[in-house]
Amino acid sequence: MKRRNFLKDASLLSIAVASGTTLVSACKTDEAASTKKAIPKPILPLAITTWRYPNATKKAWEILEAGGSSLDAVEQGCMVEEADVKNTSVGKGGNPDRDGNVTLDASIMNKDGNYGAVVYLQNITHAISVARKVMEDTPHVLMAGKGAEQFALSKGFKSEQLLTDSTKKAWEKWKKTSKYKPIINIENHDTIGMLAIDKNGDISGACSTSGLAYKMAGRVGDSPIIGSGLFIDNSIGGATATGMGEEVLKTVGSFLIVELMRQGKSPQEACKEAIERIVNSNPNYKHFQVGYIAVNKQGEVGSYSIHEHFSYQLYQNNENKNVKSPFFLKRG
Ligand code: SD4
Repeated sequence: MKRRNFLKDASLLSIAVASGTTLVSACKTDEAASTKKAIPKPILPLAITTWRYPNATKKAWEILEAGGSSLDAVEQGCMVEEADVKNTSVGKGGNPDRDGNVTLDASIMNKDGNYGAVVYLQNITHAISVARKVMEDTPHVLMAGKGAEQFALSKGFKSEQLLTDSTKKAWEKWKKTSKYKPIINIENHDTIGMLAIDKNGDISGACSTSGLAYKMAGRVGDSPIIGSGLFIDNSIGGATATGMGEEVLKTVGSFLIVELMRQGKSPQEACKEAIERIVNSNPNYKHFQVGYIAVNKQGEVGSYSIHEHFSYQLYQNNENKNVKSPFFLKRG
């Protein structure tokens, strides 16, 4: 430092000391005052899911309101849909692959950045709980197929037939033509991706699906893959995905959204940019749907999809509401 500047700084310091403060603490006070103004108090707790899942958010809300953890909230919220046989994209009653096998993918991530997941899990309804057990009770993060099923059975999960009469009938009908054209909207995209922030401000996420209806046997989507179907960074926020998993996987969508929020984007702006990333790199985007939801540490939420008809369910501020998501492709 030049002597002249040093002297200038030293004289400022002496003024600050004489006035009963220091420059450092004076700066800190200013900073605190402006930070206080800029960041509104988060409205917590909250639970948000992809699509219209009021029962799942209600379950999560009950846990959060009672002071429970965001991890319990997202697990038990997803379990509601896994048990609902009318939901043909998740758990029991999920649509099978081309060969008639129901195979489940699920992932869960907690406030400490821990993650657990299962892929190609058969005969177990609550894939999300198996994913949690992988996270908490094994040295691994991802288990597949028979090994995952055996692990679940060893943990006391019940073996069940996941194909119902009605999904079997629909599959048999489909087999007559065997036309595989992924339909873009809720007809076959109903994956539950869920994010929650508890009263402590801690964020967790979960994602559970039977994957695309009539997929090739062995196909795994984005939902159980860290950074694609789900990502949480408790210091920043979280994101989760639904829709054409292949596209989410190729762009590592949920991780991208969290990183964009880290750079200062709102959840809404980050979801939009992640959708644009897909659209810009795939001229075929008119033929498939992808939807994202995200939350940040301030309790702000956002969403974006390629096509219309994507919505999210949000329980916040004692209100459980379904919100239509903004979308990229205006049709006309
Ligand atoms: C997948 N993303 O397996 C899932 C499908 C989905 O609602 O979202 N279904 O590719």
